[in-house]
Amino acid sequence: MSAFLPPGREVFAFLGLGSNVGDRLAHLQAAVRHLHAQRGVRVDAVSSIYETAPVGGPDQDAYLNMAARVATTRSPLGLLRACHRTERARDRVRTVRWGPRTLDVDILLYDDRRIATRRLQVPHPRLAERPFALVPLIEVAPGARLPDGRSLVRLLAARAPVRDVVMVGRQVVAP
Ligand code: A4P
Ligand code: MG
Repeated sequence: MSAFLPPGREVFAFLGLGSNVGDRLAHLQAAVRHLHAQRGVRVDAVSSIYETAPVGGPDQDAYLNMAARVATTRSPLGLLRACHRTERARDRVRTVRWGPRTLDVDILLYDDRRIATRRLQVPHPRLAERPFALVPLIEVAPGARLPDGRSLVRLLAARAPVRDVVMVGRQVVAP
């Protein structure tokens, strides 16, 4: 499968970024720059940064989470590859599932597509139940819906009151 869309096509995708090891803010800032520097990926909006309690996995430190809207000429798998390349650039080591990481870059939404393959599921399969992903995503995708028509804002409202997702006073600089 090609890493790029047919010539002339560009779509919006939404990425969720998380870090809970090392200098978390520096990892997120570097990730945004690294993503933007890759061919066919243009970061055009970034959310605020939130400190969030870890969900699942072993006992681990709090995360910083944010979301980014990207305009991309990459195919879904091409964009996944770009996300993995950015994770590797921040020395991401895969240990246990849902374990601590310097950087996680997930594709939350890609255009209005539903993708269900072994390597890639879009929308991200756990998005609807995760305030740590929904809250920043709604900042850069106001009014957005999942491909099945469910509104992101309504999904978040169903989780209210949201606990343990706290906006921090620092932000990354958009490229
Ligand atoms: N993969 C499939 N679909 C996608 C997608 N939409 N985006 C595959 C990115 N990757 C996708 O991911 C495992 C495999 O998922 C990849 O090889 C890719 O082909 P991974 O990044 O290696 O491992 P992971 O992130 O530990 O697994 P997973 O299942 O993606 O974890 P989640 O669901 O992303 O959860 N708590 C807080 N507060 N904040 C967080 O950011 N993150 C996680 C990870 C758990 N708890 C958290 C947070
Ligand atoms: Mg991941």
